This record gives sequence, C-alpha cells and structure tokens, in this order.
Amino acid sequence: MAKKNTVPTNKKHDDLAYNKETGTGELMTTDQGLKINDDNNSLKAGERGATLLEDFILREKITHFDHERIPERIVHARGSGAHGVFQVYESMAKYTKAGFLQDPSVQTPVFVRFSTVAGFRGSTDLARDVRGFSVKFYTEEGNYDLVGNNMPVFFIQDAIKFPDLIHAVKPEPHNEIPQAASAHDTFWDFISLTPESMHMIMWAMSDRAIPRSLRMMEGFGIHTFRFINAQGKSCFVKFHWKPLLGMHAVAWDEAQKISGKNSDFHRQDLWEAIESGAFPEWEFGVQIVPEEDEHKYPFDLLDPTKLIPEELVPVMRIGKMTLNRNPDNFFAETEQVAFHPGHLVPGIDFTNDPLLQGRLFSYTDTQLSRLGSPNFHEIPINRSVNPVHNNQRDGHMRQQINVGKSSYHPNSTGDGFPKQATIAEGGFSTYEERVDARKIRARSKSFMDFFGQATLFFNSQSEPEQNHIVDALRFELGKVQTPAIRERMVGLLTQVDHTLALKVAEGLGIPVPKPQEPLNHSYGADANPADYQNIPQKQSIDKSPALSMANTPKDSIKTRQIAILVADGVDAASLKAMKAALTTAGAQCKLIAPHGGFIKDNKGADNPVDMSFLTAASVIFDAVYVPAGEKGLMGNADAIHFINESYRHCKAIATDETGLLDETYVGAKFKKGGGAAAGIITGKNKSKEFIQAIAQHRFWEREKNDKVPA
Ligand code: HDE
Repeated sequence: MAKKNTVPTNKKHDDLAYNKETGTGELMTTDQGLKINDDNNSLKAGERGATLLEDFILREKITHFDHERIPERIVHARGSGAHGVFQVYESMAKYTKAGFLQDPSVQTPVFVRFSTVAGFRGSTDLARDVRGFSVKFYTEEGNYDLVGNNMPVFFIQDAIKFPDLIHAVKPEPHNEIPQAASAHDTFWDFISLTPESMHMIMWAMSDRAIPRSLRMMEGFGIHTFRFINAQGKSCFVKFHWKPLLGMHAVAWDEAQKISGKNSDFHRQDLWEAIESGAFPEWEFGVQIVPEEDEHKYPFDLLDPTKLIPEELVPVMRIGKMTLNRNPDNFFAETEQVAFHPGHLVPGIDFTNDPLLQGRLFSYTDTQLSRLGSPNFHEIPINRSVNPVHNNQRDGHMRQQINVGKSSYHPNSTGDGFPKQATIAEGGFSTYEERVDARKIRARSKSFMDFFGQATLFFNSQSEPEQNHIVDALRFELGKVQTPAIRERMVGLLTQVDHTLALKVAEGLGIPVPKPQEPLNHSYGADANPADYQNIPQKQSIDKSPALSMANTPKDSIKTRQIAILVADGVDAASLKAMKAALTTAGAQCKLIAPHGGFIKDNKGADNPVDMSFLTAASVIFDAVYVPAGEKGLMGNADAIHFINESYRHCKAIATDETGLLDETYVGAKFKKGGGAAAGIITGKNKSKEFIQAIAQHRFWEREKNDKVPA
C-alpha cells in the first residue's frame, strides 16, 4: 500500500535525533526536511574559491543562528527552572472553589522558575538580590500562575514607580556598571528618596538575599489576594512557600567568592539535587483573613510593603510541591516560560493592591516584546492542559490550525460554539467588589507608616543576623560615591533603629544626621498633606520570631555538600566510615586532593578524586572533614586555606588528627588557649557529632571574636 502523506498538524513532535539504547538515529535535514549530505563545507567556486550565495543550506543555518537569542527579561533575566507536582493536603472548599485545591488525590503539574532580579541573563547566582519564585500550576481549569518572590514585601507601593526602581538598580546607564549589584549610587539615591522602601531594604540587606540554595528559601505571593468559595463568599489570602529543608544563607564574603568560583552555583545545585533524586519540596501555606477583618490591623492589607506577622495570622500549610524533573531544554522551557499574575482560575481573585493592579498590565505586554507574538501561549511550556477554544486567530508563528469558518461570537455557522461557560460549568467571574469612589492620584493614609514593620523585622533578627544587616549596609553604602546619598540613607535608618543607624554611620565614618522629613510626593498630587499627620507608627507586636532564619528547623543534613580532604596514605577505614555515615544521613561527599586522578590509601587501594584543590574551593561546600592519614596534606597551603576559610565562614570542621589543624588559624587559636570552638570536631569516630554540627548549618557566633585571615 502506498504510504500516505499527512500534514503534521498538532502532532506531538519528538525530535530526539539519536536513541542511545538501539544506537540508531535520524539523518540530518534542513528546516524544510531536506536530507543534508555535507554539513562541514560551504558551497564554493572551486576548492580555494569564494563562497556562493546560492548555498541555501549555509544561509539557512547561519540565519537561524543569527536569530537564536530573544530579548532577555528586563527584570528577573537570570533564572533556573524545574518541573514538579503539587498536591493539596485536604479540600480547601471552605475558602475557595479553585479546582486544584479540592482533592488531595489529584497531582497538579507545575513548572517553577527561580531568578535574581537585577542581573543580566549571564550574571552570577550569588548576587545580593531578591529571588523570584514563580510557579505555574497546569490545572484542569487552566493555568494558574503564582508569580512571587523570596521576600514577603516589596520596595514600592504603586506600580507607577516600578520603572524608576528598576532603572535605579540596573547597571548605571552611562557605563553599564555594576552588574547584578545594588551597591551603587543610582539605587541608593532612589531608595534614600523613597522611604516606603525601608521595610524591603531590611529584607534585602539581610541574609535572605544570599540564600545557600534555591531549595532552602521561602516564597511569598506578597500581595493580598482573594479566595472565593462556591457560595460566592470571599476572604483575603496571603500565599507562602515553606521549604522542607529549612531556610539557610551563606556569608557575604562567601557569596562574593562563590560568584568567582562557580557563578552557576544555585543553578547547578538545583539541577544536581533533582538529578540525584533529592527532590526539593515546599509546603504551600495560606494566611486567611476574613473579609470583616479587613481593617483590623495597624497596616493596610492592600499595601505591598507590609506583611501579616505569622504570630497574628498563622500560616496554614495546605499542600506540598515537589520538584522532580529537570527541563529538557533550557531555552524552550526556562527561557520561554511566560508567567503572569493575571493567569487565574475560578476561586482566586485580585485585590486593589496598586502594585498588583499595575502588574496585571505589565506581564502580557512584556511577553509580546520578549516572545514576539500574541501566540506565546502556544509554546509547549506555556500551554494549558485544558484545551483552548476561542476566536483569537492568526498572528506571528501561529501553531494551531483552526478549522471551519466561524471565528466570531455569536455565530450560527459553528452552531454557536465555542460557547460561554456558565458559572456551574466552571466559567470565571470576577468577584463583585463594591466600588464607589472619586478618581484621584493619591495614596491611602493607611499606607503611610514606612518604618513600623522595618523596625519589627530588625528587632526580630538574632544578633548575628542584625550584624549581617549592619555589614551589608556598610558594604552597599560604602560603595556609594555621593556623600549626600549616604547621609540621607543613614537619616532614614535612624527611623528604623537608632543603634542600627549609629553602627552603619560608624562603618562609613560619618556622623548620624537628623531624620529626614516625609516627602510630599508620597501623598499624591490630589491629596491634602494635612490629612497625613499623625500617621500610626506602632505595630501590634514588637517581635516576630517567624521572621528570623535562626529559628528555622536544623535537623537534617540532606543534600549538604561535604569536602573530604585527602592525600596519598589516607587511612582507608576512617575515610570509609565517615563517608558511609554522611551518605546515610543524606549528604554528598567529594574527595578533594592535591591532584586529580586517584589517591592511594594506606591499604594500597586507589580512590578516585572528585576535585583537585585547583578546581574545588571551600565556599562551594557546607563542611569539611580530614580523615586520619593526613600527612600528605601537611604544609599544603591549599589545604590550610581550605580549613581557614571554612572556619571564617562558620562551617563545621572535623579532623581525625590534629597535625594539619595545628598549621591553620584554628589550631593556632587552640594553642593560644582559645578553647574548642563550636562546630570544630577532633578525634576519630565522631561522625555523629559531625552530622549534628553540619545540621546547625553555621556557627555564626564565631564571627564575633574572630577575624580569620582567609
Ligand atoms: Fe515582576 N515583572 N513586576 N514582580 N516579576 C516581570 O515579566 C513588574 C513584582 C516577578 O520567572 C516581568 O515575564 C511590574 C513584584 C517575578 O519569568 C515584567 C511590577 C513581584 C518575575 C514584570 C512588578 C514580582 C517577574 C519581566 C510592579 C513579586 C519573573 C519578565 C508593578 C510578587 C518571572 C516577565 C519569571 C517578571 C513587571 C513587581 C515578581 C516586566 C510592572 C511585586 C518572580 O512584566
């Protein structure tokens, strides 16, 4: 029978060119399907002659290459993605009719993209920055996008200031310096003139801005949203993601060094965790506020520079997200994924948060510029699992081949289809919020406490965390060239906490100036400044333990990276025992040696080296262990530096013997009678103590007494 040619319409396209199992594969073709006979030589007029314009194969290949890049995202350009699933623990029908929050047996596929905000696409992962935390839920009712960050508040209250904020933080326009950094004049100039940013500044200067791993950070929807149940009753809701591995950060000195040693540190960590089957997990949390409580708090629920302390409204953990599959192709998935806070499902709706309202415009607009067509929803990563039926037609790169002649509604040519869905059929209807107002450009008086929650955040931090905020501000403002900007900033800090301002001023070598007057432009052109006197400055609580990373669970060493320093002659038994204990507890061990290849243990066996001192660095590990038989490492400057630096960054260190340790800063300290520092474990068979120490993540109190030369 003759083979029938069919036009490939929406057939799933499997383009794996080579099958490893069978050793068979596809022949190379042009984009038009023509088999290529020579992919190594362009068409020339003779062996030494000019290349011919006729060479359509060469031209097709080069043209495609020339257009391989699309504009990177204006913000959140640097990102890493992963696939996974979400499952609700029990039905949330009481609060919302959202289909994916009803049935605990249903797994909803998700795609998540984490990002930094300011840097370009190729910038370092370890920049001091906010992290984007976007989740696309592929629900049966259409895509729901929760496009959040790893901090629960934002810099500004009104979307109209977003371009200013981003222009200020991006590299300065005259010389495009600095990359992926807020430590420069334009950013702090804008911030010093925008007091509403002070709460977010506390977060951005805290350790939350330098996470140990994307898998170890919280996520937040930031804005207050609405849930609506089947009876049409609405309540307010804030969304949270709680990482099951706890929240952890690196030290700032470490972050800067990681940026040089491995600028893909977070991306690689996420990738490798998923590849090794250590799937990252977060619990999905909601804070529910009944509609009648809208005005109960000393802050406005619509103000995105405020959070609801968990001590006032507990976070209910209602489900779990597991990331279990890496993308097949970075560009097709992570780069082309298009999030939008306006991708909603029935049962979830917006509030009038003025930042959220502006975002609802921005995200489709940005996709048009980035992805180049209103058909971006047809790119596989953006497709809804619920089939799309509407009368939108044509446009650049349209994939769907719409059949029939009706492309309008109402129609009789298509029997009236596609028809509108009734509410009972799952049709979306906007929550009917009452509106009765004047059109004005003004900010609500209830938004005008700029410092109360900044102070709450600062007061809720542990002592090391507070010190890190001071250091971060000294660093950032220390890089600012214009004295007036530094002074304005310290003036603002006095309104958060006077000691904080004093310490920062001391580091900068400037006096503490008087606090600045509130800026008139914050009120709005149509506002009467007299209405804005006596703004409440008091939060209902003084401390919120949930805001401190020091209170995160510290009971696991799962997926932690442990460096084992070895040289020829290492004691085989010690090495084997510690490796087994750490691996059983879920950590991953890497053998680091003076050279690559193999090292010979004291039993004569060859042990493969994972990294040499040249390619490894202490900053990419969580802890370090030196087994017995360390002679080959003694006097080795790299090994000594490795331990000193681990100590400086407050990590757990274990050594069976003390020869190498004695050559380090740590050993010298012991000798001087400094006593055994927390997190330093010496002696054989101490795997239990070492594991407990690693689970503590860091011994930050070391910083107080020690300035380690590393
Ligand atoms: Fe975004 N934001 N944003 N943003 N945002 C974008 O959309 C914007 C804001 C956030 O992984 C852009 O597709 C405006 C808050 C994340 O692909 C753009 C305003 C929060 C991502 C845009 C905000 C976010 C973006 C650029 C102020 C936390 C990365 C590329 C009104 C709740 C999504 C894109 C991804 C991306 C606009 C403020 C989170 C330009 C106008 C607040 C995580 O549309």
